Amino acid sequence: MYICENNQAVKKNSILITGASGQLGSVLVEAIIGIYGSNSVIATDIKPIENSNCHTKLLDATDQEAIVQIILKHNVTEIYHLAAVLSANGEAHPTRTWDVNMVSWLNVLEASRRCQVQKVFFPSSIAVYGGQFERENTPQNSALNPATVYGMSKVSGEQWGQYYFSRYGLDVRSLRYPGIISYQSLPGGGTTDYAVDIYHKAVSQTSFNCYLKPDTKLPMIYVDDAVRATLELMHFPEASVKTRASYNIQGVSFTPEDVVASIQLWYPGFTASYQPDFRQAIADQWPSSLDDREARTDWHWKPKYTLKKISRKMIGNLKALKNASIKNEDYVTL
Ligand code: AKB
Repeated sequence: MYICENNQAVKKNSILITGASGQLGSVLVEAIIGIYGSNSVIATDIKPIENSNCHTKLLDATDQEAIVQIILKHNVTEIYHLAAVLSANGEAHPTRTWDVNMVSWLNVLEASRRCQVQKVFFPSSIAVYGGQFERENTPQNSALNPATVYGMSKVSGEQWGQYYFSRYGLDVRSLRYPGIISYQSLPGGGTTDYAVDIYHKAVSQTSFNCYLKPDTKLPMIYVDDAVRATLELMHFPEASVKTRASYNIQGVSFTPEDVVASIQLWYPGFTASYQPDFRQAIADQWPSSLDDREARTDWHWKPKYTLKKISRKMIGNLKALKNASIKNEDYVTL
């Protein structure tokens, strides 16, 4: 039995994760294995999953019966549904993005209802916002008028989750993630991904061409905070989870020029140039920071990572990975 930071005891369970090799999935799977053990975790993705010591399976989540088969075979009690196309990639294939993001989520909800899965997690995003709203400290209950297909799918996804909770009593929980920053995977088609790529460029000592303007301020979160928020929300007593659409969570807000300045503490010669493209228009529709009072009140959310701490982690870990791969190459050539 695992005790969360909020001292809630966690029962042994069987957990299905879709989109397990994505940016959040690859880290969340390891954290969930740490809680429940590798035998209780089924990591699935549309492409083969490498280097995981739990059950792994290919899964196209647009196939509801395939989800049902896995639930029945492994007596699944909880699902973290992470499979999705992100904002920038989504604009290249709007109808496919809707299919992947919405059909798969409805399949997870429906399969959960049919098979009596207890608890389901839906990853929403700052992309639910758009149009006229307060950019700073954006309230959770602002009007949601997203301009991207990804954002539309997240708004509808939140509403479907709330519907399954009210109509069928399915314990659906959800977070609106800011841009997630992690070193474990490469950028994956999001608008906030410049803040991942920039660290790769810094560590490989190349300059960085940013597709956003230097003063574009967006909310971001380090992956450890994102994973901790997810697990704390999922393990909090059901009655305290008041919001069944999705909770705002704020990590730290910064601009591309703030990241460059932060990286310069380690690499003084590091520079960036700026060539805004279509992603600027997406970022301009999003909040600069989020009001996350409801998450703080209902289940005691509190971020730990500042920009400086994120830079230290990103640079340290990417350097370690680079050195390990150089050593590996040496070994191969010997
Ligand atoms: C994206 O940029 O598309 C994602 C997100 C903010 O949901 N990282």
